[in-house]
Amino acid sequence: MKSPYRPKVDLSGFWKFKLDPRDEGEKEGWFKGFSSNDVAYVPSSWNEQNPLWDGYEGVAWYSTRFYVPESLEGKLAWLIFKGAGYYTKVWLNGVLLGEHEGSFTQFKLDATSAVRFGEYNLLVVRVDNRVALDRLPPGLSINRTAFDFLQYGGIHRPAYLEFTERSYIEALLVETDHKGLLKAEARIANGSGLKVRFKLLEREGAELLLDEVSCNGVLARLNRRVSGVKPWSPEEPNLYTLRVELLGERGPLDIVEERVGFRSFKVDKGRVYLNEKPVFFKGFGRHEDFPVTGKYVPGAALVRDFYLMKKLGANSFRTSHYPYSDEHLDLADEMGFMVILESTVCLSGFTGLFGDQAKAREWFKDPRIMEKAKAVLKEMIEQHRNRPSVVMYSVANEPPTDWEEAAEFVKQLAEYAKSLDPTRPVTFASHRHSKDRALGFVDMISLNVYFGWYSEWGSIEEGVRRMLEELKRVHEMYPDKPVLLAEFGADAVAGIHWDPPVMWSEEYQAELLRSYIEGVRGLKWVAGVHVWNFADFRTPQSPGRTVLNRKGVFTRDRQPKFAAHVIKYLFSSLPSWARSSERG
Ligand code: GCB
Repeated sequence: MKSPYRPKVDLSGFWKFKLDPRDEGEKEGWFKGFSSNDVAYVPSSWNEQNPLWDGYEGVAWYSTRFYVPESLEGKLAWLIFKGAGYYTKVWLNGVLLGEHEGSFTQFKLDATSAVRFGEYNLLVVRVDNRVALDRLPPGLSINRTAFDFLQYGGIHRPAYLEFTERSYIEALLVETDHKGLLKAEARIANGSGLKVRFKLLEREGAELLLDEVSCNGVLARLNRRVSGVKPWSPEEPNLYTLRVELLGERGPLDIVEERVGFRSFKVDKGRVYLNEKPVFFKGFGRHEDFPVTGKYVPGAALVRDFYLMKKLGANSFRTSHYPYSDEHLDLADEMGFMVILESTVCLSGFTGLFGDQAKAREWFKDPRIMEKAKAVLKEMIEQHRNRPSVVMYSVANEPPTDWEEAAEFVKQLAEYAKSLDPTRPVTFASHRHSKDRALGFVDMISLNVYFGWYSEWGSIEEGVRRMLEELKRVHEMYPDKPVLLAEFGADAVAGIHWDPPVMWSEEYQAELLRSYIEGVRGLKWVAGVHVWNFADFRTPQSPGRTVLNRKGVFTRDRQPKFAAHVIKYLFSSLPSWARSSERG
């Protein structure tokens, strides 16, 4: 939900910055203001802005001053962080406004009583990026994590102040189908007796629908079938704007907008359907990772990424392993990508963090962990559920679901996702394959497979044989569920060439990807192929990584490796819309 109408104060820029390795700032009252000659840019992670901060794990403080015009006095003031963390605490003019856990979902704090109108205001933010077993995703320290990406720290995404009247639109929920169904529900704060106007606009602004309803105190609803709208699909990502106006006696009190795409999506009898046609996912697992800006991928870089994905013939990606930024997902809506939206329960190396495996099993039974996993899932779904691009939710990546405790955990998360949004199918990415006890709880099976890389070293042929064997085993166990190859790949350091293809060379990566894709071509229960990864990205330091995970088909600065050309050829030879005559 966006509101071009509401007055805003953008907080992007150079903030004062200070590391607090002994975590003494709060006791010493830094929230009232602190002195430092260091600066950090917001939005961005702090890590690569100064080599001294690169691997820093701990607490850091940010502060900035901003001016709020007197003309805004009397309005409610909201402070919005699109993503900061891992753990963020915020003070305005010395008053604690609130705190938030998790880097990848937005949070909104009521700043009304702390803000000073017609004056400068001091905003102080404490960010703690420590890795811990009770944080999501979990780990022991920055280089001992269950997850294979760097734990950046900072105010990674934009922050701003926004002002509303006392009566305002709190939330907007939209549901569509490809035949023009438009259901909307606006939640209004202090709305009794007010009227709400819904308008559907074409891209160029022409009005297609106008409806005025009374708010029942809290909610205002629209339920219509709009004729003549064009469906949303990767080939034709037709978008419309739903504008919602809260009407006062002397004009609008609030206006919000949502971009709407008319589309249907379902998983049924072993197939995935977009707008009632069986669809085949071609794409990538991605990351939000970019030189210098860290977890913030600047708009221009995102645009390049999307054109590169289009050029290669991709139609989809997974937000491995956390919900991505609004800009990222706005582009997916706009440019026509089907998105599997993944939450932050990334547990790839989880069991390795524990000497005592009984302790690892207990983790899944800890109600505080479940509470956190549900909280982030809820925030993710609430923030992105109106997007046409988001077709499915992934509740976890690589949980040890050969364990009953972990399977039960995933089951509960899958059920919770469905209870929040019954319109979207649910999956999770499994590395336990045929030993996985949770595959039956989700609509589509997603498998991460690295035969020929983490096992069968140096033998692509043997790797592909094992991959197909395992895939078929899973299919026989769950013949009614489609299977996505959610991750497969090999590291290649750009510039290493070798004949014959050997590990780490560009040739080995390209040949492994080719052999996997050729291997599953035409298996009609295979719902798609997502190459791991779109681009190289930073990881914890370990003997298995050369600063970056090199499984990108693009380098970290988005130049192609040999594999990119091969993928372009392969994706163009695969159908986007599956045919029914394929082998079974
Ligand atoms: C996986 C993980 C992913 C890693 C990848 C790898 O299975 O899901 O986060 O980066 O393998 O390259 O090892």
